[in-house]
Amino acid sequence: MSRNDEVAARLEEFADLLAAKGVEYKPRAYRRAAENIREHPAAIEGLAAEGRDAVAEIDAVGDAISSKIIEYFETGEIAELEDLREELPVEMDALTRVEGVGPKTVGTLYEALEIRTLDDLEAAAEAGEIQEIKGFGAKTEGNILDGIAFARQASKRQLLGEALPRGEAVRSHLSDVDAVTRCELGGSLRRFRPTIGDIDVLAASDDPEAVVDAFTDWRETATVIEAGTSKASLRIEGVRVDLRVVDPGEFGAALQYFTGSKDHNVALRNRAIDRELKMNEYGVFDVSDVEDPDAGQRVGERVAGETEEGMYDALSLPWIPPELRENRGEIEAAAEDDLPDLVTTDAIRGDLHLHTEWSDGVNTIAEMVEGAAAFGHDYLCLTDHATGPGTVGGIGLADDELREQRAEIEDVAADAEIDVFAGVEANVGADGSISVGEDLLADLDLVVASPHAALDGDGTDRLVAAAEHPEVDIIGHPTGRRLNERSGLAVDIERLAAAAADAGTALEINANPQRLDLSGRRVQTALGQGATITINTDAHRPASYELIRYGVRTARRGWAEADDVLNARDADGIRSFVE
Ligand code: DGT
Ligand code: CA
Ligand code: CA
Ligand code: ZN
Repeated sequence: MSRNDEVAARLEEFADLLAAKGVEYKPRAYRRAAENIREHPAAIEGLAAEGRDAVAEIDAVGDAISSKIIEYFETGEIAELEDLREELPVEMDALTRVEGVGPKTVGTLYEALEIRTLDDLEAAAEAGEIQEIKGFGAKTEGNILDGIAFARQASKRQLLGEALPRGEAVRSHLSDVDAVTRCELGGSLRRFRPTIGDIDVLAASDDPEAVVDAFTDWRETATVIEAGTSKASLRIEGVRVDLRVVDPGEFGAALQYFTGSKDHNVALRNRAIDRELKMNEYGVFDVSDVEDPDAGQRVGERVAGETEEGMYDALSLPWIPPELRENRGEIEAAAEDDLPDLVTTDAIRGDLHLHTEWSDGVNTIAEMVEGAAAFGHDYLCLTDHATGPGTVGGIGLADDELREQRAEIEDVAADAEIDVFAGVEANVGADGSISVGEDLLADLDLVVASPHAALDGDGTDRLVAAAEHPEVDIIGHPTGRRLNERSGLAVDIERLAAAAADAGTALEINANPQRLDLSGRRVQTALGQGATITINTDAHRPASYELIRYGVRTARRGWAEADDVLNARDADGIRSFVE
């Protein structure tokens, strides 16, 4: 979070608390100031260092607000905000997520019943206490009660694996509408973040109202949150979907803007300003001859806006793939024409981590092999769970069972159309030990070692020890995180990646949408240390082979090229890597 966002968040909190106290007008002024500070291209801390007048240059920021900002940078807090927080110790964000509950209602509910949290709110509504408050009735109380479950769900970000199919369904529905000339997903979904706050959809049309109608009529199960003439929002199965309809001539500008990330856009806008250009959701405009570039949105001479490529080109940049748009060096790399040639799903030739009914998978070895061939893979490696220290839930094969399985794998391999490797997924113990005997490890084609238990605290030493084990080829789902459930091991990824690179061990991106472990950011760091990565599905049934696309997107977020990815090599390439 930039410091502009941080200051804006404080001012928004201030606005909410003032509104909760029944103060009029002032909350709106604080919100407008917050919005402009978020959007402001210059860093707020720099302006604050220059003094009150410099801060007050920002639109809608007057003397009173700029004094508070300077106070914040000088003392680390805003005294008036601290007082308000003490007077109203409520979980504002959680409570206002309930439909129909705004800051003002939160204030009233606290005053009357000391409601601070969603749990308090639920208890009061169930006890019938809310309908007793003046201005509330049984109907409002019922609506609040209905809204609480949604509010709890909405606080969770959706997994990419759930949000992407939904987004694609909306997109395909709208693409069939006559009035729509183009439709794309934007936001974090287009950047393939592992979790998604809401789904952003962008359509180009000369008849925006027809598009809004087609959107709000889409599904009976969808609730319309708001609908205007050119934008609308739905909630469907707990997920918010935002549609914006734009003029076809401005589609590229809108797509660029609403794809984000915000940090990427702010950096681009600064680059535009350096070139006497103005960049926004309507286009890029040459403002070198314009007296006041802030006089409106469409000022000066428009130089781009119809296509996204044109938007980047106007800033002398090649088009930047959405997965890279996180302001992690992509603009500098683009400026030097040094963007990575990102790996694609087509480049992946096999899967090196999957399970059968021998451990906790659903299908036989033969079925998993057939499935991989049907999916288009050239090879696969069977890696059922080993038992031993670090096993979870009693699943896993002892060494003698793994030897028995080996015989069946060889039988299947003899008749298979694709190359079949015999491997194992061993547990990495809390001390870094590997839960399979040395003789057997040496006999197997490939060894995946993964942490499955004791997933808190720092895991660096343990994973480095596993990576340096001479028989280990891949560290599976290195942190053990489960999105929305547990954060997994803390890992000094630079140290692990350097050790893995030295030892010739690959680090996995586990493509399961509940994991996406390593994350894109960590992959970027690992590649910086010269590590090799591998993208595997951890499939427990053939249908899961297609989850590979989520792993590939994550690799792309980590700047990976095909050369960085072990299983973009052919079967001989795998053989020489594991030797
Ligand atoms: P999410 O939904 O939390 O997973 O993340 P995003 O990135 O999809 O964010 P969202 O839905 O709030 O907005 C979509 C895009 O619109 C965002 O990536 C960039 C752009 N955008 C939204 N609000 C702002 C803003 O206040 N300033 C700027 N510069 N861009 C914004
Ligand atoms: Ca979004
Ligand atoms: Ca949105
Ligand atoms: Zn596994």
